[in-house]
Amino acid sequence: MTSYEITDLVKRIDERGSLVVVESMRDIAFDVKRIYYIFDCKSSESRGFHAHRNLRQFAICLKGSCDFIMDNGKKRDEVHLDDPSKGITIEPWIWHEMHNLSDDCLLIVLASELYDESDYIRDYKTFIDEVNL
Ligand code: T46
Repeated sequence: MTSYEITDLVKRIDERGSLVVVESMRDIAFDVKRIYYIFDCKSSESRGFHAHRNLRQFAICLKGSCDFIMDNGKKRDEVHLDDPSKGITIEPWIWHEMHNLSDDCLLIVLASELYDESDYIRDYKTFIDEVNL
């Protein structure tokens, strides 16, 4: 049982450099309503520590690197992201944490819904109780 999926995005490389495309309903399985990005990171400061009830997300580490913990309540995986042509899908009901964000880390996240704090489960015991219902 896996708790995450890594997508290899196609790199269009030519003498000018590289270009990567992410298209809704083609490269990712949802329409994008919101984009946010995380930068100016401190490697000592971890982020995340929550799951979502409905939100679907796709995260790409455009620069630098970071480690994602992906936990579906039964299995906890660690995923290292350091390639702007790879994205990780964060489905609902996956507890996720981001650790070891490099100083130059630039993490962009494409999200299926507008921001809604009530969609977050920020307490791990509540997550475990609800995910196992
Ligand atoms: C996630 C991981 C991968 C907003 O006001 N609007 C937004 O769209 C977002 C994403 C955040 N915020 C506010 C809420 C907090 O006051 O920005 C502040 C920092 O957010 P948070 O502590 O939730 O950041 P992370 O890095 O722990 O989590 C974020 C996303 O919130 C979350 O959905 O899955 O990145």
